[in-house]
Amino acid sequence: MTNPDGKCPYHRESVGDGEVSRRPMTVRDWWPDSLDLRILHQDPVAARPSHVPHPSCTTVAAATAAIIGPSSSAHASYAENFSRLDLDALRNDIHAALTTSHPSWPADYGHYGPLMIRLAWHSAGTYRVFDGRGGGNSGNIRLPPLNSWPDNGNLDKACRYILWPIKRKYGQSISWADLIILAGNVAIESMMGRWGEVQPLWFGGGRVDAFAPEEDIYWGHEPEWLKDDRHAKGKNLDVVLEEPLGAVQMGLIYVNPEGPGGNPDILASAKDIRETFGRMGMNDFETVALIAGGHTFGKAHGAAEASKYVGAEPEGAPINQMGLGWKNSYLSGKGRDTITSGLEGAWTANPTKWDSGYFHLLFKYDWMQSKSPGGATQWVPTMESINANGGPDVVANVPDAHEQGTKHFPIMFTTDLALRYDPIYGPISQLFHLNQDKLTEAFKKAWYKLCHRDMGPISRHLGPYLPKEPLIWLDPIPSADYDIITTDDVQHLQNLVLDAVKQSKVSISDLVKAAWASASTYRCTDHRGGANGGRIRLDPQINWEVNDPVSLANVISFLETLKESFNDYQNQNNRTTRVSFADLIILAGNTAIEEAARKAGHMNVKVPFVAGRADALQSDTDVNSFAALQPSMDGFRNYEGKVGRPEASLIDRAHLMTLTTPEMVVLVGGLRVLNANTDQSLVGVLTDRPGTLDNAYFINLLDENTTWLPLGDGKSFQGNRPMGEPWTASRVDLVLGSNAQLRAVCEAYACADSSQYFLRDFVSSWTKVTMLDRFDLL
Ligand code: HEB
Repeated sequence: MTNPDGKCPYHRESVGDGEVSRRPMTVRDWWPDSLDLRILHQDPVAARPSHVPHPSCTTVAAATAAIIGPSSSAHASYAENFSRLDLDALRNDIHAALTTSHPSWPADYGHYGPLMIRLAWHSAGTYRVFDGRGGGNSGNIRLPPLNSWPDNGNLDKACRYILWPIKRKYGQSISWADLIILAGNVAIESMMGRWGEVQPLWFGGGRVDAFAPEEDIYWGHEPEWLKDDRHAKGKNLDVVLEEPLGAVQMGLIYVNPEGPGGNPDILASAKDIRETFGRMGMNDFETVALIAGGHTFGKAHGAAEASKYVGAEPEGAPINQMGLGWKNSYLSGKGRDTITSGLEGAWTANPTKWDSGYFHLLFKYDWMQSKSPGGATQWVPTMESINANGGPDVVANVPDAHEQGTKHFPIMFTTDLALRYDPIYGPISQLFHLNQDKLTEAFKKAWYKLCHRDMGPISRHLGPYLPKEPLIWLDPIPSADYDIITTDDVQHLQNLVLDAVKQSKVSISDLVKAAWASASTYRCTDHRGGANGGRIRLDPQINWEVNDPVSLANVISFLETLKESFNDYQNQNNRTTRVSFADLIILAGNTAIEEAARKAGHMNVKVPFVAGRADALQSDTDVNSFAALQPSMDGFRNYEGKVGRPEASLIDRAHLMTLTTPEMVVLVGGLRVLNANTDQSLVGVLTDRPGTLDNAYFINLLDENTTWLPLGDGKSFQGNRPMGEPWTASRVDLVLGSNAQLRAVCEAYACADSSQYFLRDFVSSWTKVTMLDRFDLL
């Protein structure tokens, strides 16, 4: 693999053009372990021109703003821009660009399709299920570190020479992120048949570009590209890949094509593929279809040794290269002299045509190890195979990408052979080999999933080319076949909930906890989770430890009964409105909060509520796929399911819910006094009046007369105070008082003039969380 200079990407002294950079020491350099809050304030609106859509304008923040106050941003809405786009004109323009060779980067076989598929796949393929991060939904492949990952070699040319002229023409009506995926689709369509006759593949637009590198994604700890820390070369193949990582080496999308750590062990390579593709949510069937389908097209580039000829990646390259990297000094440096991965050759005899060539050749020949001119290990047909199949002149039937008449032997990577020799992949490959239509069908579906896995539910996908059939990995929610409850219904239901609280059928704290449990699974990284669908009452969420299954079951049965009796009553009285469970659990949480505010003397607090959520069924829910959303820690509920840094996990969860620092802080303070901890524990409940919604938590946390000492369990602390019983608190609680930036926010909520602002901010932050997944309102 290309690792041009083998240099550590950090601690770089030269800025590429000879000058020496003197980077000032930052707070982070002095105290690398202090809590990093930057992920909560990334990609500021201020970083882009105001006519360029910002993600917040295309998310529910915009809808929420309509309810809880006007949006502060004048940024355009991407959905609006996209709706004005002539998508078919754009598709035609992309097709023309793909088939017109540009002298600065001549097209292999006269067609950029394969390069464009690789760009789309590398853009989407960083997605991982654990935290929903990565993927192509922000166009982050234009920004560091991804723009400079060794595995993304020469994709800068694909963006610059082929796509930039199109982006320039269409401006803000198509984001880079959408354009990259669409170009991948057009590439496939154009090689599947005559242009204009092939049915467009499924495509959903709606990706909004990032304008600053993403700070929240953990790509690994290694300070060097392609290090073997995750899979020690040849030795320790059973090393378990650290969560949440999706690749076996820093700087790779998934796996090393030459085999684990460069070791050409076919079965070990299959194991790596299964692990990493599994982390993208792909099963064996989808994995085989994707790899085989992908390598039906194009070729690998390794005309000569990368270490001798290839210059720095884009981020490290001299300024006059204008953001292009990997400058190749081997002969012409392009076309047939291109060096990308260092492997060289094509898999099929028709690399710009969708056909059965890949499996045909994979199964036809026996393969032996060989070296590319670039020095990488790859596989070619054995002498016996060549002789048995008509000799070198017949077997060498792969056209040269640039020289008419020149022919080559086909090649395979170690990872391609895994599809034949792995005991599970093998039979799937055979099936596809014998039935090209099955491969076509499976490839199209898996490709759509690959490119849209991080887009969230279908209601977020824009444009005319959406799938009509429900796909379970999109977490479908059936649309309501009844009228949504009115304001009067809401009031009536709230009264019924209050009566139950007063009769002690359910507690304020349990209602708050249940609503929080239902809404707070949302993650902005792939737009999954959230209250809509009412999946809190389904497997697996209903059993998650963090949700306190026993008290949750009590709330669920209360709300189910309420829902049924309300809906029956409506039915009997010929009324058309019905309440969904998903709406009711939020409404009940809101009611509990209003009651807790009344206890604090704020008699007229209204927590904004917008009805319209619907209930999904268990059969709409992929239990395995939802398991990835289970919190292993949750600082908002002082839940520590596993060892680690709970305070870092608090920040992480806050980011997944798009919370700002003050929103996160005010929610912790409010949830503590509402007694919303998992297990009903009193850790961090720093109030003498639990269940009363006031700023007591902040006042008590910052009390200068309290002395905090660690308790023996290694995770909690005792706060001794001059009067009253000692408090207990967690690391999450204490970090709010010890971290200077967080303390500053807590102070603002602990002051004598802050009680109404505390309440206002708590209510708006709570509302934001309950509305995060209301794409139906956009
Ligand atoms: Fe691939 C190419 C690896 C999967 C699609 N790949 C390629 C190469 C390599 C690879 C190394 C070469 C580069 C250069 O240029 O040099 N892959 C790989 C691996 C894997 C894969 C390791 C896992 C196993 N692919 C894949 C997928 C897809 C693809 C899944 C889609 C779907 N690729 C591709 C294409 C190409 C490639 C299309 C071609 C490109 C051109 O031609 O440029």
